[in-house]
Amino acid sequence: MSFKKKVALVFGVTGQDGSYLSKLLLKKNYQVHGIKRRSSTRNTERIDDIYEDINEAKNFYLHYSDLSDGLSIYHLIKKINPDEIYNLAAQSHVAVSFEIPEHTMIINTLGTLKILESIKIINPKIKFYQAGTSEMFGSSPPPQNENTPFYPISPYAISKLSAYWITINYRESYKIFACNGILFNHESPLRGETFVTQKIIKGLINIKLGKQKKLYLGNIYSKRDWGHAEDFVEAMWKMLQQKKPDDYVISTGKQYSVKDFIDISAIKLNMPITWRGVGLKEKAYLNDKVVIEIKLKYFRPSEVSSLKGNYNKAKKLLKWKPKYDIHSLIDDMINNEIDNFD
Ligand code: NAP
Ligand code: F7E
Repeated sequence: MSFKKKVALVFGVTGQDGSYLSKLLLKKNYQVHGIKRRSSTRNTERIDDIYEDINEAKNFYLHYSDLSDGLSIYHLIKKINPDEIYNLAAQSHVAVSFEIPEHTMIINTLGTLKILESIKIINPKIKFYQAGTSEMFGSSPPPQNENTPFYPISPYAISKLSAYWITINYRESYKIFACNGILFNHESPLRGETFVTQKIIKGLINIKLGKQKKLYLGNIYSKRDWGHAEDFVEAMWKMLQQKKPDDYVISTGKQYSVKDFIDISAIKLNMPITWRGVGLKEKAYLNDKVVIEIKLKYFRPSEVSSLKGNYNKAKKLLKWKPKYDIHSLIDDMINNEIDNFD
């Protein structure tokens, strides 16, 4: 008996989640097509190792496109005619979305619409995953689950909430198998350097090794529910293997402040820091030297202060639960950073 290999198309393949998801799909024997955008510098570092494995490379193809380019999206979907599409591409930085709100909406909202409209015209049987976010809950207090009212408070969150509703609208109007993952923060050694966890890990290690004097941060009292990207991409795949399309919260159910994340990381790195001062004057000291300072420029015009997800629905229906906790996540990020240090 021969089985047809499943084909997946991943928008945002060069990002953190795109890399973990591609590896997962290749392990599951999919043929994976990824969309990368034109960049003046190399933007494939996170997926270069897939090419190094010749066996996997046979199942892995990259194509140029951009979420702003509706015609190229349409033609690629028509040419590849995948079984599943994962839309992980986005302007994904919340603070940056206040600086480039129009671009954020064009890419995150209209980009999603362009993919769904292409699916509708070309082949409504293609399954679709949309990368939704806990930022959509915004000011709604924790714990947040699928029934928590949304209250987005950044251009990023609003762009993603609009894409969330477009996804539901295409599911209900055209019977497309379209799912929203409502994913809480997830990190990994592949996390972008301007997100707070990676900034903290790299900053502390640089300070420990004498390559950097200080780390400058914004609001260290906001609280997040941090998981590992490797766990979270598995939930994306599981959503598209269900009998019916639906939306799911994916989280760890545990909450820590940014300051907790710093303290746990510092202990693991054997850096006994102490905190003194309040507000913008709060500083962390290591052996009486200031190593962390607070800078107004890293504060956002409005801040999501407290996120903690309830993933009971995913646990029950997807049989999903996280394998990593905050400690194994930080260990993975630290070990990887130290291994790669030159
Ligand atoms: P990421 O590392 O920032 O990756 C974003 C990806 O989108 C990159 O491949 C990027 O390409 C691509 N991209 C950006 N603009 C594009 C455009 N105009 N056209 C085509 N591709 C474009 O993000 P991530 O952490 O992997 O997150 C994946 C998705 O989940 C994003 O949609 C994000 O908003 C969402 N999300 C993330 C989290 C989280 O905690 N990580 C939580 C909830 C939801 P380049 O590599 O060229 O920049
Ligand atoms: O900030 C605070 C900042 O930028 C976390 C994205 O993947 O997850 C991510 O969005 C917290 C915030 O992630 C700095 O104010 C303090 O309270 O790492 P972040 P985020 O904004 O939560 C959601 C779920 C997504 O969907 C997004 O795509 O840390 N913070 N000082 C700082 N944040 C940054 N970036 N830099 C600082 O210096």
